[in-house]
Amino acid sequence: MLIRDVRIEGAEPADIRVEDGVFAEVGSLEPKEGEEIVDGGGRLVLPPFVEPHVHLDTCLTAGDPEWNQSGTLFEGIERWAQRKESLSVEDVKARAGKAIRQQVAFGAQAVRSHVDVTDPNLIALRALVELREELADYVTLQLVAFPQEGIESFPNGRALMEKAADLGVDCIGAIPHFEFTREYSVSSLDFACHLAAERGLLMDVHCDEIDDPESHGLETLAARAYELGLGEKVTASHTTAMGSYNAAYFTRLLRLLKLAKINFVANPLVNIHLQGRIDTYPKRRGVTRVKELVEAGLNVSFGYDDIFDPWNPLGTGNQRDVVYAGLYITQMMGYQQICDSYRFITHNPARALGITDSYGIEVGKPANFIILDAETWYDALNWSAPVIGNYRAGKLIAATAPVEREVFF
Ligand code: 17E
Ligand code: FE2
Repeated sequence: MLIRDVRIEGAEPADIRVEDGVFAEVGSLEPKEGEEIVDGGGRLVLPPFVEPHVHLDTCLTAGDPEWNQSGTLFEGIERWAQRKESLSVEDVKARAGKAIRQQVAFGAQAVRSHVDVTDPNLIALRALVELREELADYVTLQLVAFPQEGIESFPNGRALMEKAADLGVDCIGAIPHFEFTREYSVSSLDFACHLAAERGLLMDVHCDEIDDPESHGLETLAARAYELGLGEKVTASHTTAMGSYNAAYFTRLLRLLKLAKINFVANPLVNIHLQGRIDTYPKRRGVTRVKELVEAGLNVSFGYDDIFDPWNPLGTGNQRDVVYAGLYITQMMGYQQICDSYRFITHNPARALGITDSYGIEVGKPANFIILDAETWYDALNWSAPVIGNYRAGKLIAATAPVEREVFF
């Protein structure tokens, strides 16, 4: 197959040849006899989007059985605990399957989903393990053992984490800011880090998702990651307390973060909604220090977090929306920052997920790519250009027609 006249990550127009599901050649190419040709029309081609942080077990449950009226993280956890009682494998698979198909239609091919394992029967995890296998030809799904109600503060919390590891999760999670005490938050992280190290798993921790400047899970996570040599296998998600740390503490912390080389995922769209809820005025923004982390050379991605669930009453899974909102929220609106922002949902999360060996538009790698209906990322982002083709191993797995607007004056 020859994809003609496309701008790869915004470069000058070129052609791409795909053979046997792999990128065979990139350059100015002539069609071979009988070769299938796709006319790119000068459009932008990117490696597929990578969703680094979503909760697929909870998706599409907003208002069921009750709405989150306060808009806080903590009420969301209560509403979810109600819905959790009626989970079945079929229910989780139907909702998650629908959400994944939406994500793929919007350009994703890899998704990391947190899965609540504070359930004695681990129903959601069993469902998502099945779905990961069933959809493997279309999407790379990573699952995180996420202890929504705590490891030390939930009955049999440690045993449930171990059971989740036995069932085949890709990552170990934790939730230090939700544990009953500071001591529990430290010991839960010790436990999680050692479990990940023993089982050879990645880590992704809901870390300091609170406006409390005294929430210091991140320093423990980063120190253990450094000491155990887990570094790039570890992701700290949310870290919104960092938005409330004082400058002296942040400066000290940053030294450790750079040594540890852990990854960060900000969820600006959902955290601007959930955080700052207990403040009057002045009101904090409840977002981690994306600009400063990026400037320090750390790997930062943007996640969608929630698709229509107790923590987000809206949501489609379209990652473009998180970048668009995230640039405003983090005040990263410089020209070059906007041009580079596709990296928050492509190369950066590919690194966090540890999938870079098979990721990117390079000869010899799997022919996974998306075509957007715009010439540049700047325009694609601004106009919410659809992903007109999502190709995996050279096969079209989702398509959206270009939008045509008419004005009659
Ligand atoms: N659970 C949690 O602890 N934090 C979140 N942001 C979501 C679920 C969505
Ligand atoms: Fe989350």
